[in-house]
Amino acid sequence: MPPGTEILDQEKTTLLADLTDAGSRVLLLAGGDGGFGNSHFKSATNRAPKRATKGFPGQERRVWLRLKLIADVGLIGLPNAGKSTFLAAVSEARPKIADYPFTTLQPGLGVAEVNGTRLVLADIPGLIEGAHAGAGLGTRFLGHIERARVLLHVVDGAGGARAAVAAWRVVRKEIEAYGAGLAEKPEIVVLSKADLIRTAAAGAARRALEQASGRPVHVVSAVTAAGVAEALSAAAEALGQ
Ligand SMILES: Nc1nc2c(ncn2[C@@H]2O[C@H](COP(=O)(O)OP(=O)(O)OP(=O)(O)O)[C@@H](O)[C@H]2O)c(=O)[nH]1
Ligand SMILES: [Mg+2]
Repeated sequence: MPPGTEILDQEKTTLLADLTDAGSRVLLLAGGDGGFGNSHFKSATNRAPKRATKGFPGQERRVWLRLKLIADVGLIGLPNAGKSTFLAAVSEARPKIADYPFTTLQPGLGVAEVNGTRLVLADIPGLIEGAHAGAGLGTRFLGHIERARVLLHVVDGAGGARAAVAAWRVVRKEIEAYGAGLAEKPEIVVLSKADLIRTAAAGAARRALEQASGRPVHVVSAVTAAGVAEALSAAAEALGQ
């Protein structure tokens, strides 16, 4: 199993094992035994024994395997916000990037280096309003960032201040509705696509978003790389804390 695999009982209520470390082993069920055949009972005096033992069947059980990726930082945001582009800018990962929503359909990982430390980032499909009720791709991919210690929230900056604040709110609402401690994780807010708007407009969007979120906002462009290293450092620092 890949590291991060959870093994749950048939009802999905009890966690039987959580394989978080590479190479860790668990014995869930005892295997069967074939018993001894008659040759096992052969001896000098009994060369053709009629005796054999029956053995016993292996245990059977239905379980669920659920992969929760192991990453330090989880990328969240609306579809098309620039999450995969950010991942591609900071790591060797080459996720699919395109100018339409739901480009990312499967979560992916990338490794970034910040001041000599390695950060594993998880890129997941975008969230939309109502995701907790199944809209879009729903929230099932959020399981992959449950183990992340820091969230990096990518907000599309190209649409200006109002759109950015609205986008940030939608995603916050969805992760709050999802639960599992996601909403309590430290959040690094990133305003993306800064190269597409004027500096003054980016500044206004940043201030509006800082006020709405109560957090510092990093203005970045994955295209020019402006602000990207700073945003990553902020994530690394939050991890350290
Ligand atoms: N100019 C500019 N375009 C960007 C930037 N970041 C992302 N884009 C573009 O925005 C579009 C969406 O980017 P993605 O990285 O695929 O967005 P995503 O958030 O991963 O989207 P989903 O996977 O659909 O959730 C693509 O056309 C990117 O090229 C940026 O910093 N500057
Ligand atoms: Mg993507």
